[in-house]
Amino acid sequence: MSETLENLYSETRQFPPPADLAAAANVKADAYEEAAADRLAYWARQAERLTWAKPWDQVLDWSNPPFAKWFVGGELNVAYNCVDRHVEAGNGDRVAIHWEGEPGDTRTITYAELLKLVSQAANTLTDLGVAAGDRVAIYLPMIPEAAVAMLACARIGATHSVVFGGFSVDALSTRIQDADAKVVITADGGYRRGKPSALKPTVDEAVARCASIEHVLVVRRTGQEVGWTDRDKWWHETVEQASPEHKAPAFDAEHPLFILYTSGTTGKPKGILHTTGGYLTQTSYTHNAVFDLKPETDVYWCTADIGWVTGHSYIVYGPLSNGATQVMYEGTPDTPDRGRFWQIVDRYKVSILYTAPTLIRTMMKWGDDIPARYDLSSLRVLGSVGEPINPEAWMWYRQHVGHERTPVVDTWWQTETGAVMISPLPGVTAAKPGSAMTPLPGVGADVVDDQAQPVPNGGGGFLVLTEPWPSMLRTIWGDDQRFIDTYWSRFGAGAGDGDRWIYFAGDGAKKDSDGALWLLGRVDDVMLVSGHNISTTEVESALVSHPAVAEAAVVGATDPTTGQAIVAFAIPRGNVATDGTAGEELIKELRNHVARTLGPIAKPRQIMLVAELPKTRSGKIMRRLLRDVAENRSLGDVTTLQDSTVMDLISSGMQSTR
Ligand code: 6R9
Repeated sequence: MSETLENLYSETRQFPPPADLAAAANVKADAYEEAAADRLAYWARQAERLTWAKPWDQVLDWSNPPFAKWFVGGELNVAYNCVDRHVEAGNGDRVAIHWEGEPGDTRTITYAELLKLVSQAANTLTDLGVAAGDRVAIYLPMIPEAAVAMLACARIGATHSVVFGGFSVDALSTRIQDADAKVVITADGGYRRGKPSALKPTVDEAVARCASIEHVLVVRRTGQEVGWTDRDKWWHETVEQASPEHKAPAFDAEHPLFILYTSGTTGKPKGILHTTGGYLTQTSYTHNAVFDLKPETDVYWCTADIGWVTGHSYIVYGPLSNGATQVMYEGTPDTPDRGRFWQIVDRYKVSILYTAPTLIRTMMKWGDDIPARYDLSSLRVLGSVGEPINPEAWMWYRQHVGHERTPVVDTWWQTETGAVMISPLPGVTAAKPGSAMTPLPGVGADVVDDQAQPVPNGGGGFLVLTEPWPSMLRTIWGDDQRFIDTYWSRFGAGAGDGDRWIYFAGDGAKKDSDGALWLLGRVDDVMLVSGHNISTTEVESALVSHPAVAEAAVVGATDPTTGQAIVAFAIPRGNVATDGTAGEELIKELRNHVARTLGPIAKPRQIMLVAELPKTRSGKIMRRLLRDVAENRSLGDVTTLQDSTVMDLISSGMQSTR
């Protein structure tokens, strides 16, 4: 059995940065040398972007690995850094958030107004008995109060745990219990797909199971009827009446800032813990470097939900610490029509757009003519996050959204890493479609084989992080042993091999002939076909490179002859006929297309044409469920599934193709 991941796909297109962007870029090529010369000094310089109440004595304490302490002895307040200091610097009138609700209502919040709201919310939480170190659960739609609530917690040193507004009673209550939260901040509901969608009933049911909850703070968003008890307080009767004066105290650099749960594929969700100084340093630095943010002129928009780490780091902490002006949108991309995103870009003159491959592929499926109807000329940098971006989706993004001008930055990172780790720099890197390219300055990443040996260029294996980084997770909440077992016991010192601690990311990757990094999907998803390890990503990208396919998901299903066989699910582009024989012809053609692109070993045994794929709320394809379908098993845990009807559709289609 071959133990390394094969890599079959090769890409030769490359796009250097536009000259004007390169000339004026925030971060230039010398940053790599500077960081390589003295990594810790480089990070210390980045930490100086922030305002510290007390300077640190030591950049990194790595004396008890894998438990890191960054900026030891330093003190700061995260909310002060994200809000107050911009007002003090005379930028109180700058717009922090252009918010747009799904029904079309809007709010414009300046930094001065944000300071008032955050101070009021901090006073209210204090009145409700929340003190530094306590945990607060946040279960809100994409409304400005979500950012305000997070910043108010940070301001008083309470640790927030944001739970996606779409999660179930079970998901919410287990997260509240695990963190032993004292307060929940929620809303009556939010708007999704043109309708109000209730949140409060879920909270009521969840809280009934959680003895730790003392108060529920409720924002009125939709005006829906809500059940009410003595525990409940309206936001507008408390926060909006509270004093706007609040002095932000300083907290230790290692004070817990937030817990965010990642579901993983099996087992209990992991409460990823992030702390204060290192996290804010790296989110602030990367937001400035990776998007080339110019706070005076750019309008930035990250389409993520605040319940995902991308919303934490690149809607709240990174952009606000940098004094950015950003757009925040409540709803779905097809309400009231499929042009909604482009209309928002056009209306607010968005210059930096950060979104996920799932959305880009959805837009591809809907057709090129939709973005073409809007003026997208304000865009100058495009970002992608969440999954490997297929080269054709990358090309489509650059061509139809970026009008062949804008750099596309494919940013690899995780809830655990807190901030972007691997990405092109838009003013430096000649990016290749589909590659996250190279580790950012100050970041140590490599691809190793199963013996922890770095693979040569051209080779594939496991992505690892070789040096501690400022925004690294500090542990799994309440479970240090699971932290060690999950991330640090596969390679290096934690596996009893040498004295170097190596972080196992759980992703497969390859290095191309130039040493650029290509992410190949989760190692749990790798398929073993006739003794060959084949990555799901490469087969999916081969399918998406066919003009009839917008999106594809690939899984390995048990096969009597080959061990596993490749089963693919493909979403055709909008204009493609798939009825009757047209569908059969297309399937045949796609199987041959994959075999031609990657080699006969990668030819799918079976391809299903489907209308949708099962995705998590953050847009990741849930291959585990597709594997259950492909192997005719009953479906496993579907708590994080975005739309549960999708699976019924796919399962029934699968039965009929057998
Ligand atoms: C930020 C975020 C982390 C996992 C990660 C990887 C996948 C994220 C990616 C990417 C390829 C990229 N992932 N960005 N894969 N290219 N640019 O997504 O965090 O939700 O914790 O997921 O997402 O598999 O390990 P999180």
